[in-house]
Amino acid sequence: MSSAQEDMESTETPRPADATAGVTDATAGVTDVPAGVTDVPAEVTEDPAEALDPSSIADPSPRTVGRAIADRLMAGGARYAFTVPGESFLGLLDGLVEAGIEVVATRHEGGAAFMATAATQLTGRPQLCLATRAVGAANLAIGIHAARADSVPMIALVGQVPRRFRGRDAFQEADLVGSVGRLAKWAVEVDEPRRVEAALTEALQRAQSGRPGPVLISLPEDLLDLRASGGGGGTSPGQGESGGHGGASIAGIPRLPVLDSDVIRSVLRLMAASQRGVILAGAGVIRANASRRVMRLAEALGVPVIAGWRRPDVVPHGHPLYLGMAGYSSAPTVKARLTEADAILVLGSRLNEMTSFEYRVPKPGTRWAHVDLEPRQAGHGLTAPTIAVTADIGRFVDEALSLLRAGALHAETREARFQAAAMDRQAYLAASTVDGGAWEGPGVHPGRVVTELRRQLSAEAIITCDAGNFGGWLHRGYRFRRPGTFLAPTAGSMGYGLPAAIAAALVYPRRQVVAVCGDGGFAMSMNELETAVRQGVSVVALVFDNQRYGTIRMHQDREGRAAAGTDLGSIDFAAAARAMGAQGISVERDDQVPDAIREALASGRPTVIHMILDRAWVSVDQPAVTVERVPSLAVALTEP
Ligand SMILES: Cc1ncc(C[n+]2csc(CCOP(=O)(O)OP(=O)(O)O)c2C)c(N)n1
Ligand SMILES: [Mg+2]
Repeated sequence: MSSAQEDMESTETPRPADATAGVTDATAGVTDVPAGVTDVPAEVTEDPAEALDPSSIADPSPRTVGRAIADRLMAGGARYAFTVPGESFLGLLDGLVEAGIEVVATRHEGGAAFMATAATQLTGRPQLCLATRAVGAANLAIGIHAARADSVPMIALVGQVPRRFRGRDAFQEADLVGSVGRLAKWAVEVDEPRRVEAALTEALQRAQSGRPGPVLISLPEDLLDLRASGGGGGTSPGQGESGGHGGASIAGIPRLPVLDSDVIRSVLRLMAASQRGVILAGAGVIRANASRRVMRLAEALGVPVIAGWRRPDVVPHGHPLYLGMAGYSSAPTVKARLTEADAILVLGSRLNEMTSFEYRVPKPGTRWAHVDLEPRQAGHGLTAPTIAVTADIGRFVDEALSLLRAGALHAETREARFQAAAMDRQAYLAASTVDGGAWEGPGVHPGRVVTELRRQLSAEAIITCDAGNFGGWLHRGYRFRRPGTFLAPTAGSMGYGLPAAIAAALVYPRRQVVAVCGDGGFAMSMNELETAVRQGVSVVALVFDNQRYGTIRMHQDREGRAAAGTDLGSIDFAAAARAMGAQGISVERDDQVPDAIREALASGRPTVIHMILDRAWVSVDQPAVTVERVPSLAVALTEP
């Protein structure tokens, strides 16, 4: 049994109100605000940069294009720009610095894109990553994809070859809009100073309208030092533009329709009439800062809540109506409860492959309502919801709560539902204990590490998670207490954990920040430890080391296939951390875990805790029963 305490707190996320939310909850529990995002946009000051473009000589604007871009992005809420620089956008770097945006050098553009994505999620405003030409853009791609899957309006700015060299097989030339840009929600190449202002405005709007998503802006090198023009122009439809909206004009960006009370009433009736109704809540709830209100709605209806995959922080786990997270590595009770539901209210969740258990939820015949900025439509073999409501979750829940106040649910019905939910809750808690078993083998028990994290981390601590089976114990066994305290890409992108943690520590310097990683994923971006050291942020990285791409080996073993490409060698991660100026701690036994975590959290320095994990630990669904110690696990660990 877990010895960690169940927390019953239910305060709202301490984060700035989302621009699209319109409504914010009371701020009980607010203890800090993101660094650098509370101030008003910096005033635009004069820039004496020389005008080089004869076409813009007549323009009285004293700013360069690079500076004008920076000012526009700053006004849109950008405070951080993560980059591996290139000679193709020096003018933009100048502009960013002058505008007061913090430029953070990273060790790989993938890290920069993950940092920008995480910083955007935590600030609620589009943050930036910058890269050079085809080589840098290609490295950004993984983060743009992750941001798209997570509906994050991050902005990728890519330096392009000078306009006079376009189409001539120039150095590192590629069609950036038509290649990497297609991973974004929208992409544009700006080809004239007079189009800059309108292109930036459109990019910010497209990123944040409807279902949010990343945008890519390609900027020819020679443009950036030119004198900025006063505005006008706009992007030429169909020219240098890609994405779901094709050549749509900016006027074509959809606006949210007015909420119809009759439709909301029909959603409430659907849930009120159900016997085994359930609410499935996703990232849209966190984005709308509506977690507490969603729990109020759940209480008013007497309907329990399940979180979307990798969104376990959407509501506080101590709440008696919380029944766990859906998807890969969820407790078995979660799928069972969703499958037997006779009505589902999906709030701000995309119902992706993982959350929907490969599209088995909602089950055919189950009546369900989808409230989302872009609710599901029929197609690709999927059916439309019984009721679709295009809305920000905060607005919907406010309306729903006021309608419910007018005609409260029969008290007896609610009581019966609470009793049923209490039984469901007991089943969920029993099925989500991860620290049991009689493991006495070598290395750590991953579930016990999670229990220790629960003991030591504060309610506001931010946890980031890389991709791999090690994460299963965390997903199932950790108990989140505050919304917005978990960052994990639904794209399952390896290499995300550490960069996202660095961004979180920059945005919230006073919070505990812990990255949970496997040896495979951590090694993909551990070079960013030096970034953490240079930036002076205190992040703790827990590395579960089974010296293999364990998740993929599990699939190979299950399917009786060759064990090809899944075994890895040893890395002394603690020594690697020290080599980059961070602290490194090696852990080989459970009894070393509490002190290691304590020391790491207290140090105020970036720290890697390298944890040896026996390969007998395959997944949270396949706990280790036998000791299968492989000789190579006895890595030579240097003492700190
Ligand atoms: C960038 C990327 N490449 C490949 C994959 C496929 N993949 C998913 S999990 C995994 C193994 C992860 O290994 P590790 O981080 O050591 O965690 P473990 O599975 O061993 O717990 C791989 C290769 C991925 N998700 N992301
Ligand atoms: Mg591994």
